Amino acid sequence: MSRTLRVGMIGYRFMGKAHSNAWRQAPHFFPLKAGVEMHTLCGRDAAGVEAARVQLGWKNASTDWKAVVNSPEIDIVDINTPNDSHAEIAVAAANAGKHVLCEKPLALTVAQCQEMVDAVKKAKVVSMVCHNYRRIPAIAQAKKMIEEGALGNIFHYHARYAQDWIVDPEFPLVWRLQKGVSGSGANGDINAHIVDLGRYLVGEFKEVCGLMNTFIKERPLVDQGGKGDGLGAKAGKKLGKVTVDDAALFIGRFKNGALANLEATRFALGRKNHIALEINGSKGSLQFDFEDMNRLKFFDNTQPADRQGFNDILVTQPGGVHPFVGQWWPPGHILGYEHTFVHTIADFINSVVDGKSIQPTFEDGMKNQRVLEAVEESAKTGQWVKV
Ligand code: SOE
Repeated sequence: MSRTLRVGMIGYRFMGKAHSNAWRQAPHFFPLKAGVEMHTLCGRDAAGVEAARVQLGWKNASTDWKAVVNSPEIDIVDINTPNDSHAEIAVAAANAGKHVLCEKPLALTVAQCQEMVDAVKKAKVVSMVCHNYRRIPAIAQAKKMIEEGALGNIFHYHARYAQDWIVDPEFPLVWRLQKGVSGSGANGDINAHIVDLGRYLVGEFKEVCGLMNTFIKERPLVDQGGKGDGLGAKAGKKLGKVTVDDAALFIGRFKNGALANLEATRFALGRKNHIALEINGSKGSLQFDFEDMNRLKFFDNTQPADRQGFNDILVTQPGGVHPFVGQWWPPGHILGYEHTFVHTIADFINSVVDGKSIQPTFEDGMKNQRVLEAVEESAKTGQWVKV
């Protein structure tokens, strides 16, 4: 392996932790075309980023993202900051000739996404938006089966992404609940994922009719002295207005004629990080549940009538039978959430060496944002909106 790619990662909380694990593990489990050096971890709080550097295994720590992005010792910039800084950092990184991996949603608006797409194209650098769920082995297997025609023509894409972490009205107004920082609530944070899976598995969206709601209108502001991130913090005494959606739902049409029915909510008590998909076609159906993420259910209508039913495929067969799993363990030794980031970063590393962006690229991130903005506009106007 001739080359070593030196990584600068901006942001070190939840996604920073998941990505650090992936940068560390990918070289040990996947045949990479280059080595990886976890060169610099960057964050705003000096003590916090130094503690994270030690914990997450980075060589250097910095509080100056511009210095990291412009450093001649960095080849790749990995952006895991709150959504409002994605565009500025990514454009600067591309302009500095760095390859860029950026967490979803790509940016706050389609306009910002366009700036990012233009910057990486102009700089001729590789880009990827980290929609990690595409690289769940069962989802990649579903993609393969759909492409092989196992479902025939697709009629329905039904998806739900349900969480319950902010049902408590005392939960503070963290950045994921502030429009200026997050851009939206459930729509950009988790609807983004099932929209991306719809684009990956079914096709491009044509038009949508959306509905949004903010169930709790005011929350305690984050206690200024308190530490915290987008998923948790100490509540202060004063109240602030919630400026984002708690739930976003929409029906829609794909350009290929399939119908869409998606629901993203943070108010489904009991659902901690529940992604459920069902895709119905002319020859069969697929069903997936992230709470049982190593299984894919397949109804094959071409089977003789006396033995039809939802086959329960355990997606753990190595030897090139099922995607990604062969790099890990023998059959039946199941994988988890963290492996989806290792798969994503392994593919990203090889795409950087090949010099060719692979999906989901920044272009995909922009197309995703177009759907999200159409849902938001439709929810405001009550009208159907073309994507
Ligand atoms: C919070 O909803 C969150 O952390 C999302 O931001 C991630 O993208 C998702 O994978 C888990 O939940």
